[in-house]
Amino acid sequence: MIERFRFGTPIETCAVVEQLPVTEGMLPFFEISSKNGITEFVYKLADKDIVYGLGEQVRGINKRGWCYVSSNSDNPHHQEDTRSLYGSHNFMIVSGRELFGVFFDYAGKVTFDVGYTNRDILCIMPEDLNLDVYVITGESEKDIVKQFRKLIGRSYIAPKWAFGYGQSRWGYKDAKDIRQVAEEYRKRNIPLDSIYMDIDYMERYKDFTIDEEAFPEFEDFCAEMKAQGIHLVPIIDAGVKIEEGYDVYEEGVKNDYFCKDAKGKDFVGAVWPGRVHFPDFLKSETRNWFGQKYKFLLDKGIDGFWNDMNEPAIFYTEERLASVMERISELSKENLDVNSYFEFTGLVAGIGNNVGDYETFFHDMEGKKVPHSKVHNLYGYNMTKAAGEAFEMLSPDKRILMFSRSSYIGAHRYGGIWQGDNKSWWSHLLMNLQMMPSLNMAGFLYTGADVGGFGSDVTEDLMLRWLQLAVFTPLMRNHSCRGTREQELYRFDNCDDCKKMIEIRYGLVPYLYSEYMKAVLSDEMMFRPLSFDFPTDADARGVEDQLLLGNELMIAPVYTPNATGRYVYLPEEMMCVRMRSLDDYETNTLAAGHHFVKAELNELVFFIRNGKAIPVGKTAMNTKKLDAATLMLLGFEGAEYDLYEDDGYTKKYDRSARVREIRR
Ligand code: MIG
Repeated sequence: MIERFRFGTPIETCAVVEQLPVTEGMLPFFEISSKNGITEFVYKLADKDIVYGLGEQVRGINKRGWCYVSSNSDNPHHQEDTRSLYGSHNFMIVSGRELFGVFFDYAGKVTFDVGYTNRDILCIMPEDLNLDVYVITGESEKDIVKQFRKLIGRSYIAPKWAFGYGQSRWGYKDAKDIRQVAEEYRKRNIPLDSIYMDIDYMERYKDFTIDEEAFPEFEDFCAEMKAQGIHLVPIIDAGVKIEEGYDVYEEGVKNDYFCKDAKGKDFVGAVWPGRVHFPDFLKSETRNWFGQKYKFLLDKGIDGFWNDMNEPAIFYTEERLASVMERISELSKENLDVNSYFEFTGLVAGIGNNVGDYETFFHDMEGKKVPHSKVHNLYGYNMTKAAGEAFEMLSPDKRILMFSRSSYIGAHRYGGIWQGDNKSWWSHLLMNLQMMPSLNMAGFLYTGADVGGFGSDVTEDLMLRWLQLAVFTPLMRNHSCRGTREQELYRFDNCDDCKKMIEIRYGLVPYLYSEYMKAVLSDEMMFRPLSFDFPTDADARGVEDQLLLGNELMIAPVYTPNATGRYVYLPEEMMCVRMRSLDDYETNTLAAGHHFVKAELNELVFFIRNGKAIPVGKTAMNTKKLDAATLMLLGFEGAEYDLYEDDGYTKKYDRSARVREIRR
């Protein structure tokens, strides 16, 4: 059962698709009080209660023991003490003494103190009291998620080629670099479906332009790559460069499509291209206009995009820059002591992504002037919506790949998200795993993290272990930051082992795609904590480093260096599969309980659930070449599997008509 409670007069977020009547009366579970003008929703946690959810946040599957803040931010330091990442997903489930889900549908900042100030208190604090709160009760966590997902609408469906392996790096500067990447992969027969184009493809970092010197005859280049089975996926940034003669800038100014400053002039911030205006994505006219701009690239043969910097990230505003410069010039005349020294370094460090800047510009929502800070968490969502709505018109039949960095619940209907600027750290491999279920709860099924890590220098063992998780995530993209160690698979001595992991991925694509589609079409989670399927198993409830995948698998990747295996908890008897390549593997059945499971560096280990089997096919150089006739069942004797299949490219998905049984 879902009940909707209303406080004050909320700003419409478009998170939900079902308009429930407002329940009059008291909000269940929570006590509401007010401290210094801030309203607190307080729930007393029992000792063993688990709190799941919050989507894109650091720390574990159980969110208890930290304070999180929904305030979308471009923060490349995903640390244990980080409070906000790129998305705001204000949905959580409390499970233990009582079981319920709650969604705080609020466009501004919300603080979730989940047993941080006091271990036994869950305290939720929206910045002001104009919001809808949805309370969901049900028989299980899965049931609650399903009801919630129905409320927020069906998740975006990616094209099947987006389940192939993708190579990316911020640093490919021209067609030659990209050809080279394709060539190196082809030479070694490593499957590849996509190469990503970061900001350097644009002319002076202007959206919807192509640097003609770096990419002459771009259309032909796209076709040349397509002929090799490779989709080029360009990045689109939120800020529009201020430059005379640039059509996007001029149209935006002329038609009032940009956010305004306090004086009503187009707001100026700075990002890549230097000074930019930010499209007012909360205005439907702006969305329609900006969305249509993707046509420029679609017409050239592009069929996938990633939206970046849409929190929005702001390097500086002119006013802040001027006042900082002024203060620095004053300080430069002084002898910098402990106070002034730190003031000086803080001034410079505080220029970028300063939340104060969000107070200084405004949106036009149906004629009403709304400060950005009040709707901050909706910005990236609406950029993705602009694209998604336009694709419905521009490409009514063919699916377009779209994933974004920033998001809010609702954005999941228009695109996926990636987990942003992680680092080449072992701890981030685990964090990547732990974020999957909470993202799924919030509707983001097409997701994954930068494989190998974005910032910092990867090592070949970390890359190989990371691939052993990423073989299972819908988005499997190797991406890294310029200036870091190059991490295309062919850079490493263990390239052959990496290649085998990619081949295994392609062998699993039919299964992964099938489970992804089933999850989308029935509003379920593709990745779940063990406790969701084994709620009364106390040991399962504590597991933070294993996940259930679809209806058949459990994954338990190695996430520590120099390991020869790891401890795994089996809530039931399962088949352990140890794979070095698609045709070099063993299986053995393990009883329920705790085991030390061996996994050498080149071994992918995963588990098939009791009585189940999965289809595994032969690899291919890209997803288009996968041959369903090669599928064989791997798993328990006598088990069958219902494979969901469709063409993977058009929007003709209909679950009931297409399930195919595979018998041994
Ligand atoms: O702050 O476009 O998260 O994937 O490579 C850097 C350059 C801006 C951030 C994205 C990252 C991308 C990078 N961008």
